[in-house]
Amino acid sequence: MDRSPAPRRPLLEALRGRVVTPPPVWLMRQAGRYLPEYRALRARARGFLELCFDPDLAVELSLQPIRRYPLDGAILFSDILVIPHALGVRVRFVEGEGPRLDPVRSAEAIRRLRREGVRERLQPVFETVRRLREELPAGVALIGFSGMPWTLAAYMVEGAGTREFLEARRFARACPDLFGELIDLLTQAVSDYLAAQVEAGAEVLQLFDSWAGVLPEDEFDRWVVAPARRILADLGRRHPEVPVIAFPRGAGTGYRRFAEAVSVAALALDTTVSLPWARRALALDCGKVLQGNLDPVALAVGGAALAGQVRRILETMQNLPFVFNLGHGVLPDTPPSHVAELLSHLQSMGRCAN
Ligand code: 1CP
Repeated sequence: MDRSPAPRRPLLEALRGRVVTPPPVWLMRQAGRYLPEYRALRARARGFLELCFDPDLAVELSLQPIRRYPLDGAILFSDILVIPHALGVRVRFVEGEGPRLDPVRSAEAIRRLRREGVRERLQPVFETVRRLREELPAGVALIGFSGMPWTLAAYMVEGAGTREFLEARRFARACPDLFGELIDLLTQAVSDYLAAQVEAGAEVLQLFDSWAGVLPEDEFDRWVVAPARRILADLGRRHPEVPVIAFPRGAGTGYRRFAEAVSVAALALDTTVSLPWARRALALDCGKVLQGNLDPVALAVGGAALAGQVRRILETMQNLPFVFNLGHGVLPDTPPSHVAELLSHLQSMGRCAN
């Protein structure tokens, strides 16, 4: 008879509101260029999207950080831009420059988007999720994700990643009804995409609105909060058991309006958010589980800078359900040994923090 206890699932426990000590941890961009084994695989692939659409490669890339480190969550290896791609937009990744898309800036371009068959074209992603669920150790939760409508629309209108997304903002301000059509169709596509990931085996979802922080208040409410409400309402109907983490990066005090309006389990905090403020305004007042917000620069630097930041976060988040993570993705020049260093700090400091 097997008497071993059921494996603990710390990430799911924390997201359901339990205080777990030390807190569970995963890292945004835990797979990626800072890992030599990622670079080796990337060098052999034809293009970046091939990595996302080949389940053999995508499973391998998702597992690479899990083999190296005792993380509590594995994020599906993919990219937010697979949705514009599935809608028929040409997307390519230029070495050293980031993504390039054929810009969508007119009523004709929006109406040309291929709304039917999106789920079918994203099948390889769901296949990756199914295989990962089988291969992951039982204590490691599988995290699915999507870009959110505003951030996806921003890349689609702009045609690239830029500092301020001025073209996208100009289009949204000048033609809000037309832009709203684009947001509506993305809201539908994102809802379906997330539900399909859950149906394939994703146990947690993270929603990336990476460019939420460039919007003024009225547009933040209209293009970030309102679509998130609709997506959460839809997921709540279809898959109420799955915890959702939202990341409206750069939202500032908008995090609070987001927390009041959107029924997510957790909020991922970017590096600029004050933790004492978040503790009060988002965790205690709004009941959200918090995740974040270690500065990726501190992880890249390591040593005393890293230890100090980890301690500060653990002290401020004491006695709250909390998920340790970065405030944005791992920087490509981060020495992999610093991730091991971070995890050992969490083990030693996390235990005495409570
Ligand atoms: O050159 C390469 O090897 C590609 C680098 C790379 C990687 C590893 C890109 C291109 N995307 C990814 C993977 C990726 N992207 C993941 C995988 C899993 C993990 O976290 O380990 C995830 C969750 C994303 C999400 C993503 N892509 C976001 C949201 C998170 C964020 O960083 O704010 C965004 C904005 C993108 C767009 C994108 N894809 C890639 C790049 C370099 C960018 C940013 C471009 C820019 O605007 O500057």
